[in-house]
Amino acid sequence: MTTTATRHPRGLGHAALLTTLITLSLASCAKQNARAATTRHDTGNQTVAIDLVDYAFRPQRVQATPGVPLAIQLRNKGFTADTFTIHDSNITVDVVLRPGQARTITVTPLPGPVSLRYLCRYHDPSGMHGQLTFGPVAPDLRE
Ligand SMILES: [Cu+2]
Repeated sequence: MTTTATRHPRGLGHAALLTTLITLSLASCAKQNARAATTRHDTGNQTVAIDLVDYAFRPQRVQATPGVPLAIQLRNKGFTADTFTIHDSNITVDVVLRPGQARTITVTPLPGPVSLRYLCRYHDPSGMHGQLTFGPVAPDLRE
């Protein structure tokens, strides 16, 4: 019998562990809504789905593998028209989606880490924007 076991009865230890598990699962739920990694395919491509929902992108942060074509499945699930827009020195995307519309676009960035800002031209000032990172997530994006 160790001193630790004597000081902390078995029942108390379980309660503490259960609390930790619940906290962890709640945290991962919140993270999934805000962030998504891409799904890799045998074809060498990767995909991610981004929903446009009433002045917000879901998810707001996407992490992708550098140098691999990325198919982005856009779906407007809100009640207002939105755009999915990227203005970068290497990549320009501008898609308008009315409510209920869906469209898949493919982005092929240069090899190596790059971060692209995606936004809705109509609602960017209201906070409708996000970040697409090819490569490791920057330290400021980690929770
Ligand atoms: Cu919008």
